[in-house]
Amino acid sequence: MKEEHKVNENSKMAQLEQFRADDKRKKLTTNQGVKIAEDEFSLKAGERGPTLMEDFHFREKMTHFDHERIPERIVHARGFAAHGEFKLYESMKKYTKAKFLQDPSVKTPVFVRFSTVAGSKGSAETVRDARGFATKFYTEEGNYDLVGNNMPVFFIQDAMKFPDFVHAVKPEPHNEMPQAASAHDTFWDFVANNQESAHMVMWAMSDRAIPRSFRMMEGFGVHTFRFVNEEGKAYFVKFHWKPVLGVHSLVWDEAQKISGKNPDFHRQDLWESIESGDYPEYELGVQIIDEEDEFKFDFDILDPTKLWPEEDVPVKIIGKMTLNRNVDNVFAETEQVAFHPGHVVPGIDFTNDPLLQGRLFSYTDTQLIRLGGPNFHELPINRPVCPFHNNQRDGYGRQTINIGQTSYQNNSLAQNSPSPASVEEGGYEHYQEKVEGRKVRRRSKSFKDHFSQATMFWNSMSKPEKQHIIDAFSFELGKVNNQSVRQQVVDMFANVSLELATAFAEAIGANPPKEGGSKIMKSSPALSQDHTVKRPETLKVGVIIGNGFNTADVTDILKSLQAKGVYTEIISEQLGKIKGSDDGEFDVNHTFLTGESVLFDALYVVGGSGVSKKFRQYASCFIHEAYHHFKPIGATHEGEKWLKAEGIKNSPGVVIEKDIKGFKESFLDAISAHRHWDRQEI
Ligand code: HDE
Repeated sequence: MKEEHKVNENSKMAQLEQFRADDKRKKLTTNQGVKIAEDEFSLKAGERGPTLMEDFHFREKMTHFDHERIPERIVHARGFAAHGEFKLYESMKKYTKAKFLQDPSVKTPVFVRFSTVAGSKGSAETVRDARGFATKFYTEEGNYDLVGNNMPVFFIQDAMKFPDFVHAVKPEPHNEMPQAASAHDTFWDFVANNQESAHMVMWAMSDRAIPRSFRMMEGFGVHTFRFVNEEGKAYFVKFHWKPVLGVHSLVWDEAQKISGKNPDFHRQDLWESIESGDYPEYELGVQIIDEEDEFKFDFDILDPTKLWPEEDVPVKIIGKMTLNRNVDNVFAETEQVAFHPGHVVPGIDFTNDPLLQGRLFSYTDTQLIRLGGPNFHELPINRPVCPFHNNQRDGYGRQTINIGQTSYQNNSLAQNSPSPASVEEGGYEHYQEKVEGRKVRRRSKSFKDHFSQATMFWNSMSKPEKQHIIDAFSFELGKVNNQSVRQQVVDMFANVSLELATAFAEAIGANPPKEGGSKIMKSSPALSQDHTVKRPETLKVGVIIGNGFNTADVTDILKSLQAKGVYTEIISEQLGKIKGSDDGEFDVNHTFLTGESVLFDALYVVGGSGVSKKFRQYASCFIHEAYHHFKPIGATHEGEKWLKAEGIKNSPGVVIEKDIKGFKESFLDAISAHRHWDRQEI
């Protein structure tokens, strides 16, 4: 008989509640519970005398402090997380017996951590990098971790090369520079000498590497996994997360400036959207290939540098995840959470992707050093919401008090418990794939084509997206000192596209490629962000406004934007209130010093009859920057004259309309479009 452990969306919160501690209005104590009478001065022999060894409170306070840090993650150190729930749209019974994918009425609690890859724990968030997108589903059959990225492929094909790849992309060892950046010699030297990286490098140089928000990026399981159903039939499966708000990016100049102005840009965005009830949502999609069709593709479906074009293998949307609660404590939850692609439940299984196989080793290994021993599964954030029983014992920090005499199998003293479960009882059985072969250190010939899908990615890009890729290569290789490395990269990417390689060769003073070019004509429209969902909700409009504004008009415009879910924030010369006609007033959210054009998705320029010359100059900087970042700019009243003076009034995405109703509609359309790429240089 299968034991049932009912789980609902509140199960994890109920469990965590037992561990939460609220110190408010409590008396200060030591860790032993002894009340403390004095917490500012150490115990001394005389006011100016030596500190005494017997000061147990000082010793405890200082020792704990001395040990507060744990090693940061070797990769994905910089991350931010939130709680939420997952709800299925339709039963996946046909493909998998995974319990949390059977019943659309069940909500499964989840914990999701987003991250950059290369930077250290304190690095900026809007750097050019892949983003981690790791989800822990707390299911009634145990934890299932979908440990993915926001790009569907990876730099290498075999886990053996992961330490090499990471050494190459991390800051260079002799001077520890640059931080959180791939724009340096060793990364590009690795790329040119490990050409399996070509496809992923195209993604890394694209707009996907500079997401606007964690809420506006896709997630991919990357590897091919297996679904196994109740009858034991298996299917190949790839996992996708699709953000309801669409996939949107920053522009590179903007991303770099944000790194300075607000290094916490992405976590703040996630935190604030959850606090204000605009919960991030992602639909879960699966691509499924029948086992019989394993060899029907012009690439190897086990190769993690290949994606399955959505036009060839459609993504079936099967459910939705909503992130609806911020963490209470970043260390306890976000830092201590331990993901592992090997955390699977019955009905989900692995394939022989050599990258995946290596990951199955690495993740436990890394937690042992990072979390200090084998009991990290007992940390509140990592505990499954179903019971767990086995004969593992002891180790640093063990919390469970296992009662009884036996901790071995087989035993008679405890009737052989805890006893293995049969498959019918929910016991995990590995898919019985038939394998045979010689022990060899080799790579399959079917993994040899490194360029076709890189070209397909290039072919799928819109004109502005292609230009961004050329600019990214030009920037990154422009930072590479070694001329030979620069040339090697040009020659390598000539295999992807001559147009691309020639364009960035020029920018970096390398020789244009003499040979190369690709015969691949295929494109996959789903890869272009040009075709993504475009919606105005949660986009942030900076309102540049000062004393003497028209209260009725501006209130009307702001209200209509807010009604569509747009955030409006007032930027002015100083904090406090600004005054408009008819005793109207607004609270100022940012000054020109604390707010920056790069921190907003759009600008609404109002001005005011009573503003200073300096105000006007600040406004001009904001307008110019927003214009060059292709952002929507709306203007009314004094603002209208200012835009005219800047010479941009007839540009795409610049909205100036006398009629307020017309303005509201056109400005909302311009905001919904996100960026207006077809602007002239001014
Ligand atoms: Fe990871 N990866 N990885 N990775 N990875 C880690 O585990 C590793 C790979 C990913 O928010 C580490 O707990 C190897 C692909 C995410 O906590 C480590 C290989 C994908 C996170 C590790 C890969 C990922 C990690 C570091 C090649 C996308 C952050 C700390 C074989 C599918 C999870 C840790 C979080 C973290 C190893 C490649 C995603 C060292 C050996 C491909 C999202 O175990």
